[in-house]
Amino acid sequence: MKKYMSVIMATILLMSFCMFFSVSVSAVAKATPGLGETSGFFSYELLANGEAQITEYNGSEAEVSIPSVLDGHKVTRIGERSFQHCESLKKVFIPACITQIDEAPFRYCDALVAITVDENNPVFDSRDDCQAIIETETDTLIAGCKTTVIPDTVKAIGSSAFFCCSSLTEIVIPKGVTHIGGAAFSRCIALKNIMLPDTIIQIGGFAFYGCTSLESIDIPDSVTNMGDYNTFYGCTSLKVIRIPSGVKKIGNGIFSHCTALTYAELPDTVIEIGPDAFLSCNSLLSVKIPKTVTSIGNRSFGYEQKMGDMIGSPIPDFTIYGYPGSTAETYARENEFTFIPLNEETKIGDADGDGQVDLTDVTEIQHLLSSMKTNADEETMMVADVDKNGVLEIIDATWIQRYLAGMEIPYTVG
Ligand SMILES: [Ca+2]
Ligand SMILES: [Ca+2]
Repeated sequence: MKKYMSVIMATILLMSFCMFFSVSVSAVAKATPGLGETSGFFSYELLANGEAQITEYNGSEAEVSIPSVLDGHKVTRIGERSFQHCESLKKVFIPACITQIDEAPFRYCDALVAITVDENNPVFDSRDDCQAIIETETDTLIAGCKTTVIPDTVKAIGSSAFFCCSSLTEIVIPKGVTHIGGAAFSRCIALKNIMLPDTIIQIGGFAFYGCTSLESIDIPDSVTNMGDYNTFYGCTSLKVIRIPSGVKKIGNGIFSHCTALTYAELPDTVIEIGPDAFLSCNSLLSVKIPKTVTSIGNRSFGYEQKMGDMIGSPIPDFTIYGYPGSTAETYARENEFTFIPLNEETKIGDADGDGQVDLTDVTEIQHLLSSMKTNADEETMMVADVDKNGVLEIIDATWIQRYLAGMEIPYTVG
């Protein structure tokens, strides 16, 4: 079963990336009229101008210094994925003559710890011993490895910069970085910790696709664009997500197959939610949809996609909290989900209904519990069942206490 899932996942990934890379692939095809040549451990193609592009490395050396010349041809370009799966590769040196490096040259090079660019290279550098390749003019980090320390002069993480860097466990993105490119950390299956600074504006599609070890990620309020497609698809350890205030569109499939996700907070700046946004988030049993939302795509919430099931099946007892007459209500009715109407005055945690969330609400819940009212009336449950598990328990009061103490909690209170 697991095997089939991974085959399906791989197929989806492959299909997605065929679309994703089609532009660069066709560009390569046009520029390489000759058939492949081989020189030592290197396969290369002759470009129209007589220069060589490395297409594959077939050796098993621990240290590789990329040659400046192959069979008399100046080497200027490193092709897409050319060193992939070089499991023995630890150190790589990029000479001054390399002026183009295509996407993900070192993917699945799990032993790679040192990347150095010749200091005379006019296009790329590896400043501050960062163990990565930076495009000098744009301050964009285009290829890293597990030991990369991103310099604080970097402005962007390029597309696929850490694509399939399966040994990367943690990384700090320094203040000053404004963009994380598409698929930048895609399939970093060991990535547990990542720090995003509050200078980031945009996160590209597929950026954290399949980061199966990522349990939490704080997306800063500076982010206004979280990508059009599958940004956090298949992050199967992610438990809680807060979408920052300022985001207007939640992209297609963005949290799809985040099977551990129990809570998602949507700010009241969101207008559009793409199809499959939370598809197969099997642990997410309810969601509060802000009234600003005017478009909700098919299967965005409350659907699970099982193997061989192209349409998806509704998640039993899925509940939508929303405002009467809103798009959320229409979506809930059309998909036959439970809809709990909110009103302007409703404050989650206000168990005694006096318009404030304070310690008397904690007392109220304790009182309800002591009188065995574990299933209070619907109106009380809506505000007092903080963790939305359908049962009033002491933990609901504890969440309110923690909220009042200023602690970060995974549920909406207030
Ligand atoms: Ca109250
Ligand atoms: Ca509860």
